[in-house]
Amino acid sequence: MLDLFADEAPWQEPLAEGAVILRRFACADAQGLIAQIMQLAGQSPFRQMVTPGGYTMSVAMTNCGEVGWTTDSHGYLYSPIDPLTSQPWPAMPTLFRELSDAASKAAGYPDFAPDACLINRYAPGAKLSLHQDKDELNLQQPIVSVSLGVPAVFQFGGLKRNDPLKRVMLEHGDVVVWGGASRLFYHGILPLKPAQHALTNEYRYNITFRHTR
Ligand SMILES: O=C(O)CCC(=O)C(=O)O
Ligand SMILES: [Mn+2]
Repeated sequence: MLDLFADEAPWQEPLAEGAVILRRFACADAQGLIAQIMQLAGQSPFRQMVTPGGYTMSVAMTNCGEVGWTTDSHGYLYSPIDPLTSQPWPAMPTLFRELSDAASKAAGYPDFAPDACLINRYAPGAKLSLHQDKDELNLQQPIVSVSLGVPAVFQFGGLKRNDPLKRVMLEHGDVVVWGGASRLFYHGILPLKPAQHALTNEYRYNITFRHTR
């Protein structure tokens, strides 16, 4: 069927002070990004991490870049070594870096230089509970978050866990950038509804770029 929206230009939606949704920004790169994710996962496989409290996360994760986000019995940390393979995480692909550069510039953060990239894979029912991204030492730099595949509901609140939440549907190709006043805002993903996407089947993938040091 002819898709009248296939070449739709991206547009921006403000989310909060310092935060913006770049709708469909990554659509043109999506096929390449998915291919790269598969290749990265061949080196550092997706795994369901266990929190320090002993809870197995429903989201499967892997990383690329100089350091990767992981868990151990003491807490959350950025490590240069993948604890599953005992090897360094795979390097960040050029396509990833270029997308992060373009998105951070479009969102008003021209100096963003990520050293870490967390890749999340959501199967039907997987969720990410409300949390702050606060394991990074440099909070002047934003978070750049790319959504691919099956849509999901993103919750975005405030500095306190019980602040009111906005709920927005994140669809294939959407990029959310948050920094400045909203850098430490609570956020999460509601349980993924079963659906199929032509590029990702039943999965949603999310790539977050971070500057950790
Ligand atoms: O999957 C998402 O859209 C959000 C991911 C996230 O918040 C994280 O990885 O810290
Ligand atoms: Mn987060």
